[in-house]
Amino acid sequence: MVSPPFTDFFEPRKLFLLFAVLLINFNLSHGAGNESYATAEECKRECIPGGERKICYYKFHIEFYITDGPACYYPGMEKECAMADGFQKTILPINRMIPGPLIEVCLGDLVVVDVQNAAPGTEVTMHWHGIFQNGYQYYDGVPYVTQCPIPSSSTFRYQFEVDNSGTHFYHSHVSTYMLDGQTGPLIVKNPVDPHKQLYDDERIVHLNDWMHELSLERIPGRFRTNPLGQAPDNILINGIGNWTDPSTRNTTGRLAVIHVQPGLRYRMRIINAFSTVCLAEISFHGHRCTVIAQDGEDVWPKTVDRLVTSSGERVDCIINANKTVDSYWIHVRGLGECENTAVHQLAILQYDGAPSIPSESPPQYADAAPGVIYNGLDTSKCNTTDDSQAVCVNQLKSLNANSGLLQVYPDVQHVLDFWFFNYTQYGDRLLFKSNSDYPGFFDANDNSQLISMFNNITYETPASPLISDFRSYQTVCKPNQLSTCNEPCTCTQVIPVPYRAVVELMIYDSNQLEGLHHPFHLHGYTFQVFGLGTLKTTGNITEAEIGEVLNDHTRRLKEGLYKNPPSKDTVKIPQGGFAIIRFRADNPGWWLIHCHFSWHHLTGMELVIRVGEQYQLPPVPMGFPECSNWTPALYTLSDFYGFRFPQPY
Ligand SMILES: *[C@@H]1O[C@H](CO)[C@@H](O)[C@H](O)[C@H]1NC(C)=O
Ligand SMILES: *[C@@H]1O[C@H](CO)[C@@H](O)[C@H](O)[C@H]1NC(C)=O
Ligand SMILES: *[C@@H]1O[C@H](CO)[C@@H](O)[C@H](O)[C@H]1NC(C)=O
Ligand SMILES: *[C@@H]1O[C@H](CO)[C@@H](O)[C@H](O)[C@H]1NC(C)=O
Ligand SMILES: *[C@@H]1O[C@H](CO)[C@@H](O)[C@H](O)[C@H]1NC(C)=O
Ligand SMILES: *[C@@H]1O[C@H](CO)[C@@H](O)[C@H](O)[C@H]1NC(C)=O
Ligand SMILES: *[C@@H]1O[C@H](CO)[C@@H](O)[C@H](O)[C@H]1NC(C)=O
Ligand SMILES: *[C@@H]1O[C@H](CO)[C@@H](O)[C@H](O)[C@H]1NC(C)=O
Ligand SMILES: [Cu+2]
Repeated sequence: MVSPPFTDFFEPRKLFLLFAVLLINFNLSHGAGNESYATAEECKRECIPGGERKICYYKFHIEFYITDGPACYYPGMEKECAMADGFQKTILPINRMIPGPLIEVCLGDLVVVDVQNAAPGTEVTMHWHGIFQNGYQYYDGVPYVTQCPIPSSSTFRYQFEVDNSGTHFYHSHVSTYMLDGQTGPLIVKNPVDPHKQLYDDERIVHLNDWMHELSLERIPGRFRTNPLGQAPDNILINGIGNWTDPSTRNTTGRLAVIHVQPGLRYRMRIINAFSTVCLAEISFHGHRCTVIAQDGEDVWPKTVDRLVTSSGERVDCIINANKTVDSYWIHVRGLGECENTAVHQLAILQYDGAPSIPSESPPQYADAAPGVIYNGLDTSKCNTTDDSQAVCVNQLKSLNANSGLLQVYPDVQHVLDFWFFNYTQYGDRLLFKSNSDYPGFFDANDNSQLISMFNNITYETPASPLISDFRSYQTVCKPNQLSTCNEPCTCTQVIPVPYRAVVELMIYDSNQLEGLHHPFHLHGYTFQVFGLGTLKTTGNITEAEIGEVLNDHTRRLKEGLYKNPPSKDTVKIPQGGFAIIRFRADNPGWWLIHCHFSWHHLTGMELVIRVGEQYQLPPVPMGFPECSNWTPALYTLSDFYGFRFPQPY
């Protein structure tokens, strides 16, 4: 499936390139002092065309910490107080903050982040969700794909230029640490923002789901004492929220306040940093919101009343603070599995000069805002031009006329289904057999033990990074793997794609479980979303049905019915449905594509798209950390060395 490791490196013209890049590496690490680094505050500036490019430096310190901890009670230490919702729990945050520190830079800046792991017993990597990393392929932050995880007590320096603007974010790609605080906003501003005249200022709305215990407690899940599986206990808005203890009725925490000046228009940068399968629906009471970008990619404006996002999605919309001077509720409702527990959270949109509490009484969970919904769960009209009540992500039009992907037949096409391999159906004899190889699993909320399948394979994590260490190729799937392997088929799935090919993926849900709308995220790219819809709602999906959908797609291409399909990097596949996406493979590298729900991708709902060849990548950075198995031949001391240590006199 993959070409032989790295032999192509040693062609003379590539050696020259290697030499050039080594020189650059040398200069970076031995540069004259560090006065050229800019701080977070210096980098958060107005971006002007032709403005100076900055090197923006951040230090991320990761440690075990606690919400509502001592810093919350020492006067003047508020900065180090992580309150969350006031429920005391252990967290694993960055710089003791929830969410992590803001990275806000201008297009073209170089971002340098030293991630220092000071949390014993853990490892970490940081993924810069939405950043292409073209030319910086080693800094994508995927463990065992683009780097070794950062062990505790060591520091790893990420450095990459940001070449695509928009509302992005960062999060750990190891374990479920994102759910314990390892996430924060990453905003890249465009000096020539085409929507600039539509707004006066901007605000970040970072949403994350929240558990009242370390998320590790839910791996694999305690099916007898926590029948809810991985459902979150709460939602945080910009890191805070309130919470009422159901037994004592005591309320803790406080609500986030977003201040606005009457008469100004605000670009709301909404980031869904959820880890669980719940979706977030947000509404700004009394205000409509005009969508101008999805996952950082500009679209023609479209005004809606409430917006749904799934893990990994971002949406930018503009509200006009032209209503009666007052405070207004911001209501975030958990959808999908969160409907069972009615998890929701409030924040306050406070006009300057208004009282801090809205005059409207606080909405309850069931009080969904009426009106037009964006990216909702009903996708029955996504294949039509009717967006009067529900706006699907594929119905928005890209602002950048990009007709480069409209050829009728793509260069490469893959139809990829995803589903759960259900051990419970086998009376668990595959899971708990003696002499077993201990397959992983997670406990779903119906007490079944599952792992995740993507293209009929559950992803096996190699012991070394695919990008930098050919020892990782050992676990990569063989070309005939599917026909020969035992269920569930387990290997490191890598799909090779030629450089610059037009790639079409049809991703579909062949499991159709109630309330699950899996968001698929592609690293290194944005893709255009062509089709979105549902297949049969019951029964097995047949090849004929997939064929029908693809034929209809081909017909639309032939008839020229697609007009500027919008770009995204994360797309929510409707329950029992599909998405058809396309991208031009112009960024060589090893790019993960995966369901963004943590428990799904960690149990195998992911694979790697390998674009191009190794020689098209920058060489492995000097001193890049390595990791691998170490299982040497057996020996006795005397066999191995020929004599004993220490040697007798
Ligand atoms: C910059 O220099 C100062 C003082 O020499 C040092 O403490 C700091 O760690 C340096 N920062 C970086 C990013 O190298
Ligand atoms: C949070 O505060 C709002 C407004 O005071 C209140 O209506 C709501 O019940 C509180 N929520 C929780 C979970 O305590
Ligand atoms: C509820 O809160 C009050 C006031 O903060 C406190 O005195 C009381 O102990 C709390 N009750 C419980 C059961 O925690
Ligand atoms: C407030 O702003 C909205 C959106 O821009 C606009 O449609 C509406 O007419 C404005 N209302 C007033 C009272 O100016
Ligand atoms: C949209 O898809 C549905 C099936 O989900 C199909 O019945 C309908 O004809 C399609 N509409 C258009 C306009 O293609
Ligand atoms: C797994 O199989 C068991 C037994 O057939 C069933 O009860 C359960 O609902 C299934 N779970 C899923 C998620 O399909
Ligand atoms: C995937 O696996 C299922 C069940 O093991 C099988 O029915 C199906 O034919 C497989 N699909 C492909 C494309 O191999
Ligand atoms: C779906 O396919 C599975 C085998 O892959 C079979 O056991 C099951 O009966 C089928 N379900 C329906 C509704 O056809
Ligand atoms: Cu999933």
